[in-house]
Amino acid sequence: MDIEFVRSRFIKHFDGQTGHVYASPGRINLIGEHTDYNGGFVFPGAVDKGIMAEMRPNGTESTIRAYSIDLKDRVDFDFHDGVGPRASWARYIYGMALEMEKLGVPVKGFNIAFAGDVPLGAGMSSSAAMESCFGCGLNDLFGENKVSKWDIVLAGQATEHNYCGVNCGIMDQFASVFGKAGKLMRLDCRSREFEYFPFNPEGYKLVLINSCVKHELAGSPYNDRRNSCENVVRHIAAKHPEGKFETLRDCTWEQLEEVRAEVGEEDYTRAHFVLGEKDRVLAVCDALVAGDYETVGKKMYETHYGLSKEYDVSCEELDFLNDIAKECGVTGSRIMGGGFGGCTINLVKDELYESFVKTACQKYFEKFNRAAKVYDVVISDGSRKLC
Ligand code: GAF
Repeated sequence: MDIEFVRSRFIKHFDGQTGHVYASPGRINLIGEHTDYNGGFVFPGAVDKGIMAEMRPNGTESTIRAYSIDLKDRVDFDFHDGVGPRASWARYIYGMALEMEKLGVPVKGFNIAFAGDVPLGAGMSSSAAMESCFGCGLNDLFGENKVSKWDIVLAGQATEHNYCGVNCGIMDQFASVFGKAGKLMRLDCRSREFEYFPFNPEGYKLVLINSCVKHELAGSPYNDRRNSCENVVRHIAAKHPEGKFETLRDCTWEQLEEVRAEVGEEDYTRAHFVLGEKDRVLAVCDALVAGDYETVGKKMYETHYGLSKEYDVSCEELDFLNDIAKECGVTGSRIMGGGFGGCTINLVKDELYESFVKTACQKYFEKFNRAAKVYDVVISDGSRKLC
């Protein structure tokens, strides 16, 4: 995807004039799933695939003329009409316009055309890439770039919550906005402190295998998982009125055991995964610093097991890909992102890379009669203005 491609469509679909072009990436996450909305740690990085948008004020008060280049779909709407567009892709634009306005940006009508090469439904967060790209553009076009990066992250999350029906955490928008080439980021989702970690494991590659089972979070059991976690926290808080319990991050293993019977096995098991996942992220950070990739990989397999058997967000196809990785001697492999489809992320020794990818694709096709897709991970920069 390049600027000229987006620009040519922007010119064609609007009044022949050019605007400014912005880009934002999708993300990977090495470890730390479903921990963000539980106040825990995540370990994402931005990738070299994302969304590119050309935008220009159109002189109207509040009319947005939007064109999705990939879907060849045009939607015009008034972002102050209290309803917004029906097309799900256009709701990200609608939501960001309103959320940026809430942050004090005097948003007016604008034209926008955008395209993406981050695969949809692959768990690589194409939606966060859209939100942060549109947020970056609105901040620049109307807000003199006064809105902070963190506020753009939060506006993206609010867009998901308020206009798209997904009660997500902040990992995806954070990774898309703050990403840096060659660096993963360990984010503490409770304090919002984060650190960049150079990631260039000598002798290993990170590769994603897309099951091509479309992962879809809106209206999905994703929100149920979050509700389970919040329910456990409420029960623990009620038992310990002296403490401050906002998320599972504030809860101990002992406290979880205390409420096991009252919250029921399903919520208990889900919370059990989250507590373990928090510890695994920290263990992976230590292992990375020590150059101990065997431990990193072991923790990735543990996460897959937990996401599949405890958090219950896997599917037959992802479990199959994980099993194949194990059989091929891959160092670490797991579901990446929210689950319910999408990709596995695999840490593979250089010398095993070719044979693993070949075997995984072959066996996957034999079993499911569906082709898997392979993406090499290149850790890249976050949201930016291109011209
Ligand atoms: C999705 C959500 F959008 C994130 O906030 C995060 O919870 C992730 O699933 C699971 O780690 O990508």
